[in-house]
Amino acid sequence: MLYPTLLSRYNQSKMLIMLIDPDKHDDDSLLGTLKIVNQNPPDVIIIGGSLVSKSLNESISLIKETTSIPVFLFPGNLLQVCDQADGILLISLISGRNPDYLIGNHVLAAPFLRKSGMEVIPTGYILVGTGTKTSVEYISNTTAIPASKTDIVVSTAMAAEMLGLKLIYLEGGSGADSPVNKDLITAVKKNISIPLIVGGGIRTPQQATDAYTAGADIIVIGNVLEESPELLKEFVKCKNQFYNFK
Ligand code: 1GP
Repeated sequence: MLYPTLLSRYNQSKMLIMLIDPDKHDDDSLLGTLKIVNQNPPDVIIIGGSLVSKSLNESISLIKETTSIPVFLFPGNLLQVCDQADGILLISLISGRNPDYLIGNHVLAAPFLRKSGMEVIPTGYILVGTGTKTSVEYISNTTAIPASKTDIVVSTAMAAEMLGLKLIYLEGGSGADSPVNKDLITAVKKNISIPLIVGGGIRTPQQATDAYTAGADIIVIGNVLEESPELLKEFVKCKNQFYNFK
């Protein structure tokens, strides 16, 4: 089970999640990436995207045959829910007010998830506006919370914890022009006691270090590792700076 591990580690060590969008890979490029992954393992691989045209099961099988890293679904929609993964970040898009992304899709997925036996981690997903409108905003028909509205972002994270969600995912959007700002990360971290994930627009080890230092327990890197998988080594090194930091 992943969540108990996250809980036991998150106040002592930082963690790194690699996001794989199956549409960005053919089998050869995925295998090439996984070779690098095995040399520089992230803690978790999540798989998904706003629009995915392939069956996720094939990519997940390949990942699981090649590595022993836990693979979790990070589904952009119901078409990305399958049963080959170790678990799912069951995302509730709490920055938005679209009932389908708050509860509707979850109702549809629940019987399948129960039957699959996969680990389900209820995750409060807060989309923060960092500039350009993101794919998630458009596809989910929701509006991101402006990055300047710290009080709204913090209250949203607090409400998520009070409702029993187990992780907060502060998201700038895949390929965001800039990552979620440090002050906002610190403000959220101070007001919750569940693990905080930060992702979107983190492209350099310095940006990763800044996010960790500001209070992110876990960071997610997607785009830049698709372009340059060899950078994984740098991000793992950066995470390891925080080993036993308390
Ligand atoms: C997207 O937070 C993730 O949901 C990763 O973002 O692709 O910009 O790294 P990037």
